[in-house]
Amino acid sequence: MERRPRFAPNILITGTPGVGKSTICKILYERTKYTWREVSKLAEEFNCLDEYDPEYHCPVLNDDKMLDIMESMMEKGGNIVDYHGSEFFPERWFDGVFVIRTNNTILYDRLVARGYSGKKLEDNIQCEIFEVLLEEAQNSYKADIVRELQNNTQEQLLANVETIIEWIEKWKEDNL
Ligand code: DAT
Repeated sequence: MERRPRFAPNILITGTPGVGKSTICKILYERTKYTWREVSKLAEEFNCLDEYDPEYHCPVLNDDKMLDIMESMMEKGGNIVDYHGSEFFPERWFDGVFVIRTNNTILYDRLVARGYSGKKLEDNIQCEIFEVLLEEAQNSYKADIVRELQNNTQEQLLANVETIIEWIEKWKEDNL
């Protein structure tokens, strides 16, 4: 089946919890009016959470069900998808993948402020130190669509938003 072209790009904003994905997505949403898809919220809304993981104190995502539900949402483009993972999405969904990064001492403070502690806190810090989400994105998408953005300070936050907006403009020039 031939795919129809998108009228706007689909973007994935990924990274370890606490790196600033939702902060960036919220500003992008306000600037672009693209649809902000928070996968964790969609999973709750559409009942895609399965059994509870006792180690991490969080429910487990039913990947297949979530993908089925998202498929039609992604078709036309103009989506900003926000999730701490990238490999379970079909590669064809995304035109640009942005991996948000944060220095681990800054991330530690952000996660403590969010109420994380113990194993959950340590595991997320390790995840950032070992670049797990960056590697996952690099292994799942073509190198030329994956971009890493450092997000430690307010200045970087604003610069990152501008970078993504400029990327969108360039995509439109090249594809529309
Ligand atoms: P995520 O959606 O990746 O879990 P978030 O957007 O909720 O992260 O951000 C976590 C916290 O960090 C939140 O209190 C906002 C703050 N934050 C995000 N980006 C920042 C930045 N560039 N500079 C300072 N604080 C930032």
